[in-house]
Order: sequence, then structure tokens, then C-alpha cells
Amino acid sequence: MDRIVVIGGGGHARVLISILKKIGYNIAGYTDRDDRGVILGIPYLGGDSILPEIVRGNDGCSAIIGVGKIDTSDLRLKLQKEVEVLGFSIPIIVSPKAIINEGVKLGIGTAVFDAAVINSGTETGMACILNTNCTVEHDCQIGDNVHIAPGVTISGGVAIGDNCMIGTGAIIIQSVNICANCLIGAGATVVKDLTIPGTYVGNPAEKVR
Ligand code: JB2
Repeated sequence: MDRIVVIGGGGHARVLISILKKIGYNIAGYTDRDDRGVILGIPYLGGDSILPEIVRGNDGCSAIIGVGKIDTSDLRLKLQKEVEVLGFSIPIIVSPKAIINEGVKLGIGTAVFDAAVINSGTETGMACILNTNCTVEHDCQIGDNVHIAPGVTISGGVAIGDNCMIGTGAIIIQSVNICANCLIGAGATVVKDLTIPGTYVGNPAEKVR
């Protein structure tokens, strides 16, 4: 199995590492701004400045962004593009415990965690997180760098723009369009198109910022 470096060593990285292990990846280590010690048996390699040296010494090494996301920041996408330029290949990570039905397309660097269900005709962009136990129904169009948090339910035919953060347990009804750079609060229910970037909470979800 490919050798892989995880970028980031916080909570998201820990879940990612445990899934990479289940898949059978050979994990070289993780980089972080701070030394977070050994994580699930995986060593700290240093800051990201060490990455050019690592890619030079390892033909065919891949990297995955383990820095998570709780807002509309584009940091994950920026980091992914940086490691790609250095020469790392970027895989798609799918937990063996996720269900990806026929006719789904996932963008590079997207990670699908345990018990997520992604249905036919759905496409995602790059560097997305489809977190634990989320459901993305059929024919959804998910942009780049979207985090769909644990327990989110997205019905069929929904479109979600780049950098969106869909908070834990939110519900998006069918055929709704959510524009780029929206943060949907935990437990919110989105029942209409959202055309202005911002923060939406409640049921029905309304803009608060
Ligand atoms: O540029 C960077 C960088 N920026 C932050 N390069 C590298 N290599 N690492 C970076 N980091 C590191 O990401 C921080 O130093 C920190 O160790 C880690 C972020 O960890 P934290 O536990 O704060 O958050 P997270 O991003 O792992 O998880 C968030 O997003 C997840 C999706 C959390 O809020 C989780 O609750 C959430 N499930």
C-alpha cells in the first residue's frame, strides 16, 4: 500500500489516521505546526517545511490533509494545493465502513468517514470531508472544500458551493441550492435556496451573520 503523510495532527487527523490504518496505508507520519507527540502510533515528522525533503526521498509518496474545518476557511484546499505542487499524490480516502453507491464521483483529497452513506449521482469537489454517519442522497453537487459534519442529512438533488460548512445534524431538504461560503449551524434545517454567503441557523434556517 502507498506510503502517506498526514498534514495536521489534531482531532480530525486522529480519526483520519485510524481510517487510513483500517484501509492498510503505510503512514510515514504527520506534520504539524506543533509537535503533538506520537498519535495512534504515528510519529511527528516536523512542520510543513519538511515536506519537500520527504517527497524527494520517497518516490510515489502521497499526502492527505488532516487539518479539519469548522468554518468557511479555505485552508484545507490551500494546503492540499501546496502539497500537490511539491509532488505528493493526493488520494481519495473512503472508510471501509462507509457506503458509496454506484455512480458517485469524489474529488481528490476528499475523505469519507465511518457510516457515511453517499448515493448515486452525487459528485463532490476536492478536499471535502464527508464526516461520520452523514447521508448525502442521490444527485447532489458538492463543491470543493465542503465539510459535511457528523449526522448531517442531505436529501436528493441538493447543490452546495465551495468552502461551505454544514454543521452537525443539519438537514437540507431536496433540491435546495446553497451558495459558496455558507456556514449552516448544527441542527439547522435548510428549506429554501441560500444565495448570500453567511451563517444560517435554526428551523427553518435563517441568516444571522
Ligand atoms: O498549516 C498547517 C496547519 N494549520 C493548523 N499545517 C499543518 N501541518 N498543521 C496545521 N495545523 C494544525 O492542525 C494545528 O496545529 C492543530 O494541531 C491541527 C488542528 O487540530 P484541531 O484539533 O484544533 O482541529 P481539527 O482541524 O483537527 O478538527 C476540527 O475539524 C474537524 C473536522 C475540529 O473542530 C473537529 O471537532 C472537527 N471534527
